[in-house]
Amino acid sequence: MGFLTIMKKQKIKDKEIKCLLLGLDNSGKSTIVKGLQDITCETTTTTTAKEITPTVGFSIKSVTYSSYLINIWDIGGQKSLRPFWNNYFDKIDCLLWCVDIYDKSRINESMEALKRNLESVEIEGDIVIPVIILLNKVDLIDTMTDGNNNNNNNYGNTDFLSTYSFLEKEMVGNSKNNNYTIIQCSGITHLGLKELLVNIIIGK
Ligand SMILES: Nc1nc2c(ncn2[C@@H]2O[C@H](COP(=O)(O)OP(=O)(O)OP(=O)(O)O)[C@@H](O)[C@H]2O)c(=O)[nH]1
Ligand SMILES: [Mg+2]
Repeated sequence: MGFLTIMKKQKIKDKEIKCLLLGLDNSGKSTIVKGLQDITCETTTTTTAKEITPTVGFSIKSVTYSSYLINIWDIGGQKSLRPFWNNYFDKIDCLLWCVDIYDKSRINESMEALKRNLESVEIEGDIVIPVIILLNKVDLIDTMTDGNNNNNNNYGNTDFLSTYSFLEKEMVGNSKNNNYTIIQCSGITHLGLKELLVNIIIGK
């Protein structure tokens, strides 16, 4: 293989990013992937709930942004599939962790699962793989209320902020990996998805 061919292949490889997208079932992973495809194709379609069904196994989707090819491995989050998650960590450039911010009852479960999987990222020798935590479904937060109550009909700013600081503390307190970012987003309205793409590229 000639030197120029090797250089060309290396250049293509440098512009390719492999992201692993994990999180509990129903947190919105596949909806986010669909949202990323929508915004990078510059279509005006919005994601509708009925297009997405729970992922059985996994699905790989690619998007191009700022001349990078971003391959996203979207793995089903159901309990029966979680034991297989650690099979997907090979040669990833970035871990995306999706949290359903609106479902307060599952935040702890999500954090426990994240912590278990951070170990897979952290044992990759000296290389620290960036982790992006996606606080999804922010479109459901009622910004007009403080929402500080125990029923889920009215999830407002106070609930959001306390969940946010809980997640931040959990990450700082429990992870050896300081290379993490928290992004608020919505797979449905596409809020935060451009910021996600930019952060994926920055981490490369
Ligand atoms: N309101 C709102 N609903 C969302 C958002 N993202 C996803 N959903 C809804 O949440 C449900 C689950 O979304 P999925 O994308 O299938 O979730 P998933 O994480 O891929 O689930 P598994 O494949 O089972 O692991 C669907 O009904 C989506 O429409 C969001 O940002 N806002
Ligand atoms: Mg899915």
